[in-house]
Amino acid sequence: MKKLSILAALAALALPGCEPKKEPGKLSVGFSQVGAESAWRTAETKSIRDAAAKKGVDLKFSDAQGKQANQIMAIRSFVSQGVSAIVLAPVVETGWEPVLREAKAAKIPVILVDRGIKVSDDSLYATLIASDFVEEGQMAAAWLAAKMGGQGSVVELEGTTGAAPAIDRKKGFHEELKKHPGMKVLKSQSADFTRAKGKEVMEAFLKADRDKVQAVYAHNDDMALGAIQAIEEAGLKPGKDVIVISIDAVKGAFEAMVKGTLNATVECNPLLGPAVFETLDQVLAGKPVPKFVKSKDRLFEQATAAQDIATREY
Ligand code: GYE
Repeated sequence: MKKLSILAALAALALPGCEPKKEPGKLSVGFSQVGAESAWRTAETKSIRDAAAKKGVDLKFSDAQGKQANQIMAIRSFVSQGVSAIVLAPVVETGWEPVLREAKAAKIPVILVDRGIKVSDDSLYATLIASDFVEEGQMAAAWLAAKMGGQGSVVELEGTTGAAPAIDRKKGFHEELKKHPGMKVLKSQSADFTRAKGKEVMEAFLKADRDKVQAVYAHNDDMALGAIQAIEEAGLKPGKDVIVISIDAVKGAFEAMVKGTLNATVECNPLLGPAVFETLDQVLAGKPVPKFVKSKDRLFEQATAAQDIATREY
């Protein structure tokens, strides 16, 4: 009798139209990702994909290969597919209003991950889940000024032009450095957050100012790792002849710190997947969410790198 009723219950569940009312259907979420320019971004993509799979979300993934136009196309396609929500990692800060208005008109909430945007109407996105890049730049500058005793010449490898982390990591760094009049930024140039460009730009910096460059500040670890190669190829010792500091705290940065070629890195957490889907649940339930969900970051140095590396997830 008991067996029979269990079978009957199972049969009822299997019949179309007989599912319990509250059983949530599979959510479909569109994710427009910048690209795969850095180890950081690869870790972020994996985190969001894994969290979606864990939640049983049907994630529609689109790689924009670094182009805003591709992201705008992807968002339009998500809107026309009628997704429940859109997750956007915006390559640059500006130019989003028209397409975000289309998503809003279709009542599709947009969650920004890892980079912010500039819009005149805040209601065009539900929330931003990211780090505070100004703080990261300040942390890097404070560390470097202390390391160099408040005296020295630095070159800066900037991230993608127009991207929030490039703008704000520069802003925070320069603001903090103003407190140390003996510290000078010799040159700043974008190397697009990639290792290859980091190497290329650093080669040019060394060609022009080999005897003056005492330190490098790179807006991400990948560019710093490229710069380290350029410093070595120029016959100098990275980490000693030229101090190197960057941002992200990816595995490769810890390996370089263990080797002594990178001096320090400021963490920027890419493991945003769980926070994205928790926040999305709230948004879809109509509950209020903070406009900025900020990751907590810290600075890592060579001294503890060998122990720290074992605990790193990305
Ligand atoms: O630091 C860098 C990248 O937007 C915070 O993008 C992100 C940055 C990250 O490719 O490595």
